[in-house]
Amino acid sequence: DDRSSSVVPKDIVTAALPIDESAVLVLRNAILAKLTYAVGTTPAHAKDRDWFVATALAVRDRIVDRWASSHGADGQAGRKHVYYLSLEFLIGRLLSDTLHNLRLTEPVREALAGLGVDLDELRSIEPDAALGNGGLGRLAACFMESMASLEVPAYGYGIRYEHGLFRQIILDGRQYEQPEDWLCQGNPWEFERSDVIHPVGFGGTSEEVQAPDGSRAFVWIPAETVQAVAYDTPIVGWRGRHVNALRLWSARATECLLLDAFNMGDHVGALASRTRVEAISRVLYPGDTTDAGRELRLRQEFFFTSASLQDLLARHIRLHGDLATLPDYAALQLNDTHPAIAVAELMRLLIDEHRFHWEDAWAITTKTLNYTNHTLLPEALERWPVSLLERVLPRHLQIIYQINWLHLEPLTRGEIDVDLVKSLSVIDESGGRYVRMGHLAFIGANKVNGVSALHTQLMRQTVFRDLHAVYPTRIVNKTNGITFRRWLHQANPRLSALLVDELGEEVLDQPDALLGLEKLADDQAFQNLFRKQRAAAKADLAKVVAELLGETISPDALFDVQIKRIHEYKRQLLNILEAIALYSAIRAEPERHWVPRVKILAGKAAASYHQAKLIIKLANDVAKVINSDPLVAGRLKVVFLPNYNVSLAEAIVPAADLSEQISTAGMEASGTGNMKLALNGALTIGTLDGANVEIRECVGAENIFIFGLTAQEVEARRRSTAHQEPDAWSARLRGALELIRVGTFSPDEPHRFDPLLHALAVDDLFMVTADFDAYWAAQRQVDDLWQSPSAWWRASILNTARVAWFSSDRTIREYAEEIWRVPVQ
Ligand code: 4GP
Repeated sequence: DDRSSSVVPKDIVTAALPIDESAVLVLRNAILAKLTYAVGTTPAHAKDRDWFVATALAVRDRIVDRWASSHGADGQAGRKHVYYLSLEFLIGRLLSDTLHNLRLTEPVREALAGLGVDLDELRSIEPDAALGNGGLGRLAACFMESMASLEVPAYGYGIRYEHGLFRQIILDGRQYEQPEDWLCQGNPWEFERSDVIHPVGFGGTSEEVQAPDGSRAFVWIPAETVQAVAYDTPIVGWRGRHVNALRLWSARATECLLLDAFNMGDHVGALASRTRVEAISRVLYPGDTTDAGRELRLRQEFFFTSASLQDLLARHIRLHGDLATLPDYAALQLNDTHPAIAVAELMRLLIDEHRFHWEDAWAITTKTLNYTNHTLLPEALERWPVSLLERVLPRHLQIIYQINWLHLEPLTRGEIDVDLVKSLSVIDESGGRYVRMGHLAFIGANKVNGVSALHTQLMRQTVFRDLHAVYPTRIVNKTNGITFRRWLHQANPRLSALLVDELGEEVLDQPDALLGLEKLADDQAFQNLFRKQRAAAKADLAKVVAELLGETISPDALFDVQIKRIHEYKRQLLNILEAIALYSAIRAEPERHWVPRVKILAGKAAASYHQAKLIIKLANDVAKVINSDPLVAGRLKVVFLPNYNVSLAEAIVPAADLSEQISTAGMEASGTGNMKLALNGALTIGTLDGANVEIRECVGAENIFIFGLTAQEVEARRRSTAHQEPDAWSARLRGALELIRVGTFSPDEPHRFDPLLHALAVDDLFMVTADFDAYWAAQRQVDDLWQSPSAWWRASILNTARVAWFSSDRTIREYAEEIWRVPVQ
């Protein structure tokens, strides 16, 4: 039960117009009608879940009216569409979002109150749609909201996973994964489109045939065909002006049952092939440590890519007749390489099914597709074994070879630089043969973008260096953004109400209006109001912590927050080491004045990522020791909140004083949590990595705590063998590591954390030890500033005032203008 993770403040009425009583009555009747006729129960018998469904359905009706007009007779159907292909959409709960954007929060609250139902209770009933892992998936969700708000006609295309990201259970400090079951009680937001079905093939052979005009042609004869069934979720933009669809595909077997086998008594076998086929949309990220797991993942990628392409081509043909004009009416964005097979599939559809010549098909493809890269981590750059592609997608492999040949051929005329050809080739032959999906996406795209200035620069210098030299204008930067509707106005209604009071309603529509806060940064009265809203959010979070962990934390302490996936490069370990060092320092001088601090961590580790899971265990073990030591009570606490998800983030972000963005420089592509926290007034402690660099430019170097090695310095250190030797470690760092080593936090198993210590001592790839002292020093600057409240709150207010640029509306405007070439409102 995730209820506790959404504490919605009850003491505020969000900035709203006076409530129209007749509208409330209409809503109340609509909810009652849904409860009676759609849910099939009565107010006397209805459970919270029934009320939630009835409310969602009543609200959905109001979206549908607008949906029809967004895509109906007003000529939008003929406009250029954006298609956002993403294996992940981390949308979270939709009720609050939808009510907020329709400006219906207060009317619905009142309508329900008249029925004896509390809206805030209902909000926490909704399961969190976790169809994604982290940043990339949440970015897709923010983009969907911004595209709807800016009235860009768009479809999001993905997979309707039955089980989203696992639920994280922490038992004895360790992470366990439980299946997530968001659909088990139905989903009131979606529409099943049983008339929108596309066949997706797998396996079989590619056969050469004679085309009617006598030319050679290929046809793919798949061994197996799966049906992709569409489910649409309407995504409503700000003030309900425009609605787009998130179209998610579900896999369905063509044959539901082998009736003969069933009648012969083989009840399981009769369903086996169906189970295999439908596994495609069963789980987000099936474990990929086995061959079967990897193949399933490839099947997922091709499944949703092919269905989406068939869908949008059919729409184009219906509206415009000829596919030759596709680039004029469609812009596709490939969110990372997961849909990169689109390059080959679009070519196949154009050539094999619609009989285009190669050159024309290639022109259409490369004008329509665009690709976003989200990470430079080598292990995250997808490569598929040629042998696997040959078996699963034989025709596509042929097309990929042809694309590669045509790409390399002009580059290999004259003197051949073998290393250069190897680096440019789509096929990686350095030990086994693999298809590099990043290269395929790059070659097939009109524009390729990174997600922050630094990341884009590093893309040009590292993973795509040689391709960039051949196509020097292809890589562009589009620094990420977040939707302020969700991450400020809806998640933090107190701050939103304060901003509306001070700056007017304009701040709801125009992020730039936040700049108006600058002049209030030193205003004592405003600082007090700003401080008060934070204090209330912290008190709310303290309740969540008490419910989840039974731990009491004081809202007077500095809330120091690190919330994100657990990964060595994100360096939660650095944060924990600092906690240990601080713990030692307090114990050594308990009488000194210490700034009271609560370190709050949350995040999931990939199920097979052992080091990351060990970091979770360490965080919990350290928390146990620190939180039960009376000598540090009231000064330091550490809490690890389980099952981090969008809803929990919405509870934590408004309550954060300090935002930990401490990745090894050069490794975090952008970060978006950094933007959410700064927008809500948390000060950042961070490295010059990802979008932190641009956040510093916006908020001013004096309002952010930057420390540590730069990306260039990290690179130089990695190249030189002269790594920082353990004898060069400071006494403080050695002390902290020693406490771990002797089992202070794991008396039952002193060697538990040896793998972590070993990694630090051997090569410290993530520069934890190299950055430790600088991090410690930066944390002491944080303490100093905290002790001058008016200077702290000034900096905090200036953070909120100056981060308007990180609105995803700005990001989407940039994509629309420079990549998609579609008009925006
Ligand atoms: C993430 C990046 O790690 C993060 O820096 C970035 O802000 C986010 O994408 C959105 O661009 N990458 C992933 C991933 O989530 O799965 O590669």
